[in-house]
Amino acid sequence: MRKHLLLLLLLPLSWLTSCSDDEDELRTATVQVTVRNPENYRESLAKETRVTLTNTDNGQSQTVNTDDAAGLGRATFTDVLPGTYTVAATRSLTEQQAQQLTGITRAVVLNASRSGVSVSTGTSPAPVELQLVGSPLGGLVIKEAYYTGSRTPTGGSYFSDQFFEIYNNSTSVIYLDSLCIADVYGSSGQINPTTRPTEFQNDANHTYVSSVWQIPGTGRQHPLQPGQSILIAQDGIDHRAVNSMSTVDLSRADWETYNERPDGADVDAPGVPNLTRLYFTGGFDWLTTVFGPGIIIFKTTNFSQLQQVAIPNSTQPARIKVPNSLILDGFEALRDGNSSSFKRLAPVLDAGFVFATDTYAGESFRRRVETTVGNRRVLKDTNNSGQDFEKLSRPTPKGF
Ligand SMILES: [Ca+2]
Ligand SMILES: [Ca+2]
Repeated sequence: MRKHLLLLLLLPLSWLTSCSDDEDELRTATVQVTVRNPENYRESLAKETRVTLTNTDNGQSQTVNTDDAAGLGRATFTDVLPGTYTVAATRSLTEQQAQQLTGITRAVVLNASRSGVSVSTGTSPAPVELQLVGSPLGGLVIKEAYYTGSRTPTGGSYFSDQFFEIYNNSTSVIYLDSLCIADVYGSSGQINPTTRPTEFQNDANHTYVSSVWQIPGTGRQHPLQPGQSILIAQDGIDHRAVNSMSTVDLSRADWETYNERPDGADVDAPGVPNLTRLYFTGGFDWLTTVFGPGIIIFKTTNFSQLQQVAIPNSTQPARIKVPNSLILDGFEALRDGNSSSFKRLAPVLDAGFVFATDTYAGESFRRRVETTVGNRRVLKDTNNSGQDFEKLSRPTPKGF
């Protein structure tokens, strides 16, 4: 026995090594991949995702889907030869699948990849974790529009408490730098016998706006997280202290429209930053019509390139012609239910409209909640203010 063992120990080292090499070439490994959905999706693990493992030395690849025997969101590659690999994952979501996962009804393709995954002889590497990314679903929307103003205890009218709230209705961070808000030119209805709908109603490709305000910034200074909003106040103060019948506190607004004038008619609330006034068609402040305004939000870093267009047969200031392709969202309110012929926004932007009970009614319009994904509310956005907004008896600035 001892003799045999001795013989074995005396075998040349080179023979042992070469034998071991021959065996290693046949020894394969298992590569496990876990694929996750983008952040803010309803489910973390990505189902039904094609995962491809490609050997970067010889280009050979194999593909498996997640949800195999290893479990949800997991793909397992067996019999993987030693080498260097790239792992790639792709998942196509139909409109219905995207709606279920994000609340936004839009088809999207998600991708992820990792290169330089090293597989050694017979040793399974650490599981590969991939997180899919895709174009953001959803965008900025007007969440609440409070334009009616309120009554005063003596029956007067108060309109300085107007505000607009803008909401990130998407799955990703959106930067608000250079975002503009503007009121659309045109009457809200038959205010007096000679009132006519806007002269620009037949231009289906542009929207003509009066005053334009912009969030300053160089591109990435004002992030807005998914499910969060900003409040734009006509005046960033607690209006309850000025008019006891107003319920609106805008002292914590994110921005206000400060209209600097020599007579100081507008007050600059020190605690609330001012929007940049890009264009202004007159008045003490940015008063949007209490009969019902059209409001748009759009982005431009080149405002001076937008055309200024004279109003036909009018001495009023020119209006700004905004290509509809720039517009991110629109809201339209008219004087009453019979005012549809006065619509200012093209049907492609907004197919409907809302209307309040009366001017100074203290009523507000808030976008309806379509669904909830995790803690994030997804607001209804069918490009129809009449369907997407509900009338509230009192405003709810940053109510959620
Ligand atoms: Ca103001
Ligand atoms: Ca201010």
